[in-house]
Amino acid sequence: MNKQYTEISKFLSYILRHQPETIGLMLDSEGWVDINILITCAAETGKKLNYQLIQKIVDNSDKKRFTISDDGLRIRAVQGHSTRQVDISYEERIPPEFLYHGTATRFMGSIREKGLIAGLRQYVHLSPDEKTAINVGKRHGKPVVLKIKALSMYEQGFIFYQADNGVWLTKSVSIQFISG
Ligand code: HQG
Repeated sequence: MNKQYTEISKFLSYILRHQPETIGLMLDSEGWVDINILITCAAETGKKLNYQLIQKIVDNSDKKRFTISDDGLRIRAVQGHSTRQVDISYEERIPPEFLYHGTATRFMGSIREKGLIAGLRQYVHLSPDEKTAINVGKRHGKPVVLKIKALSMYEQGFIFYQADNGVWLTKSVSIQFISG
């Protein structure tokens, strides 16, 4: 993606996951918003968007961060929310034996004490493979990948969801399920 697309993609992430109210936008509880209303609200705060541009960003998002509804009218972020406006009814899924969490070495002291917590987001995010997890960890500093005993967690009653883009979600991970 070029620089303009990346900037708009970040803007969409910010609005559709975290702070819709900063442009006067209200998301529904599944995270959806009418694309025309999004364009109007963004324009009022000086951000020029149009449907084609949004469509292109959705199609080219490396992590498939957004979905446009089948009727083409609405958009939502598929995961990563912190806003309380949204509580997506993800489908529960049985996880594979292991999932991976990429983080930075500087967080390890606290993680060893408290396990993985969602922090500002609604869920702890887990990746199906180590390679993706390393890239997630790199965003925060020197990366480290934690191997999570996901199936054992599930068997003990912890609930897992998978977003449309393949990212796994769970509320928290206690230390006994972090292997190694
Ligand atoms: C860490 C990206 C201290 C956690 C990615 C992480 C992902 C703790 C950071 C999605 C902790 C939160 C989410 C504890 C967890 N003490 N630190 N007890 N428990 N942490 O950005 O998982 O590019 O909120 O390890 O691909 O990094 O935005 O979560 O390092 O799917 O589309 O606290 O965001 O996607 O950081 O990333 P984040 P994340 P996008």
